[in-house]
Amino acid sequence: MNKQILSGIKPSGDLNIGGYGGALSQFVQYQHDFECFFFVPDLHAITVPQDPQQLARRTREIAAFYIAAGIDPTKSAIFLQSQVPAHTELAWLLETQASFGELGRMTQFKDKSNGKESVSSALFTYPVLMAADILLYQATHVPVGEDQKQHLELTRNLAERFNHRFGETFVVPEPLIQDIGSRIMGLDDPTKKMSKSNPNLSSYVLMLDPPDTIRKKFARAVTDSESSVRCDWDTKPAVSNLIEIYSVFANEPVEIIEKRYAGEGYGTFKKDLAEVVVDKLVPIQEKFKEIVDSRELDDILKRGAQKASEKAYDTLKRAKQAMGLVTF
Ligand code: AQP
Repeated sequence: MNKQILSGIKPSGDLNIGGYGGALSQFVQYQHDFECFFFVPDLHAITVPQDPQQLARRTREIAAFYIAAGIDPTKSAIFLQSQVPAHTELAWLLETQASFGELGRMTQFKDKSNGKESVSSALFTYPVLMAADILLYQATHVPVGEDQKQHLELTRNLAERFNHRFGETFVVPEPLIQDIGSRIMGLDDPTKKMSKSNPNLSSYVLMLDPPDTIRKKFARAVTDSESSVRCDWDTKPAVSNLIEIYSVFANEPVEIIEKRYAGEGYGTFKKDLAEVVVDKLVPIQEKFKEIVDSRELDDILKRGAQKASEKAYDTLKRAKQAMGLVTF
């Protein structure tokens, strides 16, 4: 297989259906067409303060969700970023090639540091670590949500700059932008992305929410004033968001859903939506519970780190040699 993908979900909060729709459900599809490296970017999570016990728990949980959702660990490498030290080593090499000015232009840094008295320097340099994550595996494609486009552009610039200065070393990755699920918005506010770190618990449905909680959260989700079930992000963002969630979870095109609910009110649609989500999540939750504290998960992660390390160290060595660092 000559197409590679690298992607992951940060253990910075409990996983919700935004991360499932925008990332995890897509990962499951990609494994058939690409050689895949799915990692848990724990080093990215610690760019903002984390409770150590919660971080450890969430890291295992994200890995368990990968498997519970259907990623086959015998086909794709599943591993923890901090288990493969080549990530931080390559990040340092790339930091020597990134300029302070270009990192300062990253809008996510501006957003995340906005209004804070103090932020870590790692939050500032984290796009370079992300570039290292991608370039280590010579990824040809990277799935990106809207908010990660700028970081992927930086990755491409760094790869091109490095190749130009030191000779062909890195594959320049292409973005893989999906149409459906690339923007799942909050249930309380369709102008804001459904986010793990949102303190408002009713803004998201968690992957581990029990069925009744899921039903309640969808019943309370905001809608728009005009009452037809129709997708129009400009004038009906709240309902469009719910239709998008339905589409991801039922694996059905938006048009089919719109036809099915033509003439129906929001109440029926929201009830059905909750059932579609419950039907998808219950089996994932069951598998998750079997695996999350198991030795099997430890073994999968160890094997994944081994497989990832082989590829990562090969690239790292080439990058070091290209820069004139002595290797043996
Ligand atoms: N609501 C979403 N809609 C579509 N895609 C989403 N993703 C996350 N939330 C949504 C996509 O999932 C991938 C992994 O994201 P991440 O967890 O590593 O980082 P994030 O995008 O920063 O997620 P959060 O939930 O917003 O975390 P916090 O609050 O900690 O920053 C990415 O491809 C992302 O686009």
